[in-house]
Amino acid sequence: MATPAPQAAPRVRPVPAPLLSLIVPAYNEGQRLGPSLAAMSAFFRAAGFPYEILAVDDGSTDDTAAVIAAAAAADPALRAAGYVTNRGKGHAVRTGMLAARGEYLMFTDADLSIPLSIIADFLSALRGDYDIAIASRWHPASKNAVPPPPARRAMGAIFRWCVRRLVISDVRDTQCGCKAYRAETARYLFSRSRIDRFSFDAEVIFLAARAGYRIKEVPFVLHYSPGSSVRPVRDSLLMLRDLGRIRINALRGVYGRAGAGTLARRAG
Ligand SMILES: Nc1nc2c(ncn2[C@@H]2O[C@H](COP(=O)(O)OP(=O)(O)O)[C@@H](O)[C@H]2O)c(=O)[nH]1
Ligand SMILES: [Mg+2]
Repeated sequence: MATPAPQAAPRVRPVPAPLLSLIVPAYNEGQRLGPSLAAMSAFFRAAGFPYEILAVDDGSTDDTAAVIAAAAAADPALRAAGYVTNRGKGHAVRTGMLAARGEYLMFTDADLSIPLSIIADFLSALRGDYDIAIASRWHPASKNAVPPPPARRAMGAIFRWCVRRLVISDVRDTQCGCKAYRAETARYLFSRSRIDRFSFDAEVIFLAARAGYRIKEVPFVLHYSPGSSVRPVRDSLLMLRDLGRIRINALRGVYGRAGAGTLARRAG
């Protein structure tokens, strides 16, 4: 039998590793997500560095999956991720963080209420002295171009008070939906986090403080987007219950031993 001629290796154009992975958690975002993903792709193309967008469908029951598929067809750097049963924003962000391939990993809400221009500030913090950079509505230089309605602000203020009493007091804003991490920091934090719903943010900051990661709080101009997916009563109660869980998990040693870090965080 004749030996087959050696086949030429297929020519694959090398794909540069992403500098930044942007994770977008999405639950029933059929309305808001399409324009947001298009704006994200356009932003990165103009920025000119290698990126990836991971749109994580958190078990939506509307046409979110189809919207993501259409956006992925239009941008080869956009990938769909997700699962069929709703698990919560924390689970969606964790899924994206653990699948992302960038040097820096970030997430932002589907409504783009925080301008993408914050990415320049995030990258300079992460390339400098910081492991984590977070958008902070309570930074003295932050402004509200379009403020949230009063009831929503009250809910946020009460929850913030609870976080400061129960979890961590020296980060001004744990709940803002836009944060970035060095890749190894994100992997450390998200492989240890347990909370699936909105209090994951407080848990991840708590773990970061224990590990001694340095956190930069970045100011920005908020454009509140109507049509929030948060259910005020139900989600507030779940968030409070989960804050208690963070304390209990820590006492039970679920997060392992506290890092020997110095807690040398700097509020920016
Ligand atoms: N309400 C809710 N949002 C989720 C869930 N999973 C992921 N998300 C996403 O988390 C983000 C929440 O942002 P948004 O609805 O604008 O809330 P708000 O800006 O805090 O009022 C959006 O990107 C949602 O699609 C979930 O289970 N429930
Ligand atoms: Mg919003």
